[in-house]
Amino acid sequence: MTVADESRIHSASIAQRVMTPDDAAQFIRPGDNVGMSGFTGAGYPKEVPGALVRRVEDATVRGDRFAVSVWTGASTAPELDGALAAVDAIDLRMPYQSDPVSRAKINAGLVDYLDLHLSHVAQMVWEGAFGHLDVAVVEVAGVTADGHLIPSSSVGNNKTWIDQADRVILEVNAWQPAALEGMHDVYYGTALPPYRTPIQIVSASDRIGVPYLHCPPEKIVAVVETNAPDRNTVFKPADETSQLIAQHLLAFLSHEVKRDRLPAALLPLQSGVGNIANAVLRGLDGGPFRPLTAYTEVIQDGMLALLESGTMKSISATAFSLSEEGAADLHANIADYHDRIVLRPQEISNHPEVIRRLGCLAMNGAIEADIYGNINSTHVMGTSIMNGIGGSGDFARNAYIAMFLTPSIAKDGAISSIVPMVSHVDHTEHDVHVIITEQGVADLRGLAPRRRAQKIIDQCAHPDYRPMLQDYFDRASASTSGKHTPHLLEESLSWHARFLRDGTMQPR
Ligand code: 0RQ
Repeated sequence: MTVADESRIHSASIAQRVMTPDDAAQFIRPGDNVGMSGFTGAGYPKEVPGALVRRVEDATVRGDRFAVSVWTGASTAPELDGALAAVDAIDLRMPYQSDPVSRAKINAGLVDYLDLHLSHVAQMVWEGAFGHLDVAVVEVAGVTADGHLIPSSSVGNNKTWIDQADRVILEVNAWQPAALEGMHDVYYGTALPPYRTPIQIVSASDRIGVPYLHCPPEKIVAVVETNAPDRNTVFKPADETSQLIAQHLLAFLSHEVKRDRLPAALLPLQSGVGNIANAVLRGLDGGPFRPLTAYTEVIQDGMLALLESGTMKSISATAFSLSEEGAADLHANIADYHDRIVLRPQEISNHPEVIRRLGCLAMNGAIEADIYGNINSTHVMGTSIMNGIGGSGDFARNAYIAMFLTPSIAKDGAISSIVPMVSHVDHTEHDVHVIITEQGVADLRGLAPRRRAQKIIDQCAHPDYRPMLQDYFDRASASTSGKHTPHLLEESLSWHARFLRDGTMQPR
């Protein structure tokens, strides 16, 4: 069944619960744990967060403190994360965010931030690790006559929020295409140990669930109607650096195919968030590998373009993360895309068992990599968070080939992204197979630590920093008692402090 654009609530009993955002926000109380929908700027509630901000402001005028814990799928948008953080309405935030206001509050120590593997969140909530979920605020694209909820442009943790919360507030967003109906695959078979059974996905596009979210009607305390767009993700145009990274990636993949280590159509791709990932996907378009498939987390513009051109045949993900043009393309051509996209809950899109079985090729961004192959994806100068680990660990740890892509320098060359020792570790040397910068590719598989170091310095470091890194490595190799992973510990720490001291780089 496909509902008409003008009327998205086809259940009479649920339609009776329509109210204003301000009335709906009354169901959120100070101190509540609130599970909100939203993943990489897609499918987050557009109205209730603003109404909650107004409640908080009223409370502040009265001299009362009003703050909640905000749990989501991943990042949302300025009108949710940014607006709530600006009025200090967030006590604790998890599991991923990328909002500048929220980031500043976290880095100022004003908001507790739990930076979690995205596949872990649902099971940890079921386990009770974070306490009880009081309210769910979930955007849907519509409600069927029999009360089933049509998910929106992201699925994220919505199944878990609806299952676990005492009260559910729905936002029904008519901006979302009605034709999203049927694109989702919500799996209800997950359980906690010892009752777990295998996740029966053996090919990236397999469907194992149902296209709807289920919610006991008595839990739905409020319904808000809206017609508001998702956040626009703005991508920088592909520059020379990202084009070079894409070329190196293509050369590496071609080499693997030639050596019979990968099939000609590759294996299901996972691509992380950010400008580099988006540019790299564009680099695959029209290339020799086809038909590609993706078992990934987010669908950025570059991946949608692969589907449009026919280079890719199907995508499994949990959310879109599109620019304004990308969203317009999706809306205009959704009939063409409908059967080639599956959106799943994030505990399935990022499920280690499935990622390992399918043999995903994981491509994620990095803030910095060290000469032994450890990766920092989250921290600037060791202490300030950028975004969060997101799904990069779910994929890197379980991928067939775990690749990290980064420019060799940051901040116009003031900083080397290749360092002696990362200032924060997200992915250890054991989980990192290949590092690619615009300088080249370091395939670390089969290499002991010192050989990895030489390869990373030679292939990935920027020429301006290569002599410094070589000098560090040579002196460490000559003077440390342990020759397995030579380090000059004091010097490796002062590498980052140097940038802070001379003011070249301010922590965010
Ligand atoms: O900051 O915008 O202020 O200039 O980091 O850097 O080079 O534009 O790269 O957009 O691809 O993001 C790791 C952040 C890379 C991203 C990260 C600064 C740089 C710039 C962005 P400015 P680029 P990208 C599944 C996968 C973790 C989550 C993940 C990320 C900004 O990929 O968040 O992978 N990954 N999820 O200037 C200081 C350095 C720096 C640096 C870059 N060495 N020192 N600043 N920057 N390197 C999807 C999900 O999980 C949702």
